[in-house]
Amino acid sequence: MNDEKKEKVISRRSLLKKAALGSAVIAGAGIASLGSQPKAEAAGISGELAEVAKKRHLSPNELLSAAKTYEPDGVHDPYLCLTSGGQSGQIMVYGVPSMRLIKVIGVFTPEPWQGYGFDDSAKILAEGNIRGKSITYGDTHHPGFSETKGDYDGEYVFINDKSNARVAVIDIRDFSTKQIVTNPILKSTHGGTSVTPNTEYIIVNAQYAAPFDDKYHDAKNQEVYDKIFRGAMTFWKFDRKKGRIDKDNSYSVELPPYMQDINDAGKLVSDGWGFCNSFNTERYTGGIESGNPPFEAGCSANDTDFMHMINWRKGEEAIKAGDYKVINGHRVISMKAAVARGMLYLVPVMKSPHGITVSPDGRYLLASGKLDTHVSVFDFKKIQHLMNRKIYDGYDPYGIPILSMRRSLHGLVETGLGPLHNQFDVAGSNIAYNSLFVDSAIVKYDYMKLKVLDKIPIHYNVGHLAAVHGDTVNPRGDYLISLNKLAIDRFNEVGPLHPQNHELIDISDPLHRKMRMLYAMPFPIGEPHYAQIIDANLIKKRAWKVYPLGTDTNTMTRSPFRTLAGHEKTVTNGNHVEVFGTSIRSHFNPEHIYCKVGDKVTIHITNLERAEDETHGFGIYYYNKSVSLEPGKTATIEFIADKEGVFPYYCLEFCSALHLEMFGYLMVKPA
Ligand code: CUK
Ligand code: CUA
Repeated sequence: MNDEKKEKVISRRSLLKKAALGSAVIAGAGIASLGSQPKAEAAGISGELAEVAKKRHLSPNELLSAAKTYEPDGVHDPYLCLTSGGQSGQIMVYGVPSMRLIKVIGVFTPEPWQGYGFDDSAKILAEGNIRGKSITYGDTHHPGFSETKGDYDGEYVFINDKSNARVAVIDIRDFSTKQIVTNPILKSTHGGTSVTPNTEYIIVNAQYAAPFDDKYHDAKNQEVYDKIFRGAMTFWKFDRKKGRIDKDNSYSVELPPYMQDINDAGKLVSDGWGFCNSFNTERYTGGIESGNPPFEAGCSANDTDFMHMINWRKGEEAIKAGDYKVINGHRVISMKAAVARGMLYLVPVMKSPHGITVSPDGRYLLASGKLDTHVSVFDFKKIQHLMNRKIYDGYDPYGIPILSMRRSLHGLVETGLGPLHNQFDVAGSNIAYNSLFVDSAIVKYDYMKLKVLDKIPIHYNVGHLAAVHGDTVNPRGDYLISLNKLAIDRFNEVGPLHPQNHELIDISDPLHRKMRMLYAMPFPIGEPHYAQIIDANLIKKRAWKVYPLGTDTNTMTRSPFRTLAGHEKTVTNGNHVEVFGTSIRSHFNPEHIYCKVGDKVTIHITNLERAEDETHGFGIYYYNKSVSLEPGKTATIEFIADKEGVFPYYCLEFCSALHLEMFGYLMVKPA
């Protein structure tokens, strides 16, 4: 940490102490109406509770926070937070307000506990191969629940991999990954996944402009950059019946090489539109290594960058009319065609913006300028007026009409230093929350009256925020989570790599006055970017307790290899040994498998258990295969028996008193 940063942290700490003291006083008053004595006894707490509070130095305020977050054993949380796992390539699921971690979902990265990538689910990961190369990490940024009428329906979750321009589909029935698609034209996708109001499309867009082809081009040559490098917004068509992205009915809209960033889908009055910000309208090509200013300087020279507005319904019309090119087998609407069809517009946004967030009624578009101190509140009605009357301020170098920023704005709210992301409080309240990266704070503001209402410090340097259904037509209020980038001193020392810090904030004050910090949760598996918080009842309705007997969990249909008790068998066909096996407390059947060196071995196992949570696992020496056998699941592993020897296999979950006895032997004879 440099001195400046250290100083900031220290002053923040003392500021926070003051703030905590202040709110302790208020909370103490709240508990026992005793005003300025934040002592447990003074707050009307007695007996063992007072003793514990004293011994552990807990103020009444802290006791109240504990009471507001504690869920007794067996009590479920009312909300679930699904957060990106950043560079871990996974998604994490935890309960709100208890912040209890419930599941890690393997998405772009193998996850051995779930057998993800170690059994036949490996073929899902293989869908994410790029140019034939297996890629087993991802940088997950923005999870997006499937939506019906603009609100989460709890059926699917989508998430992007920024590094490798991929999108994954997760089925909420079993919280596991079912599909990975690679972007045929982009080399990184950031914005998104945002989901259109009825999950017609999953929207992602380019981050770093690159050539659509896979050829060599010089990124430093301005002429080449302007002509060959491109961004795009991709509309992945979702087939809800199949629960899969329909690649053949998806398309992209070509965009200038401006580094499109975060997107959001329009809703209600802005339904049919996709919005994203961008941050290199300068088209700066860098070159610090040869004495040029670095990208960071060149990309932030202009006072404004562009919000992009793209109409996907008109995009559908263009596709229907055949007004597209096919690039790498993917349909791409050119900028020229998009402009001619009135489906692509730009409007300037204050310096180096990050993110566009559409208000619950779909009318207001919030954008924060990272290097500005404001949130710009755009009025889509004003924007539409300008579009419909073709009132333009001019055109960008690629011929895209630019609308007047002044005439598109409802107004600006000065929130603080380094504003990033926005979330919404209950619909109709006109209240939004803005994260301040540089200030390390969250601001609550009225985006209609353009007025700041409250500010709370966080630890430290917040990125995204997540409120309950906070980006839908019907936000629920109650809680806000601050996804902080740095934890610094908040948790026990574990070496130089610190966890991230998710802080839970109470926004349930019925008078909508004060935010209140409740809880800090270390997040030790990657840098989460976005998260969504969903009403747990929606999940409860969807999530399966056990699989129907013999389910292939990759397809969620009955497996052709489903094996019932008494029907276990091993079939040898030339060099192929195929086992149709079962597992049930506390044995596998078969317990002995014979083959010879060079044979292909296929083992299908059906877990016959019907009791909830009676999961077995299958692990075997040397072959790098692992299976999770949830009740009813049929899984398959396959390998070439390339070494002679004896290879014990055993159950990976302590499933009964005789779990250790649940094992068998693969015996590989010499050829
Ligand atoms: S980004 Cu990381 S804090 Cu990928 Cu949504 Cu803004
Ligand atoms: Cu089955 Cu342990």
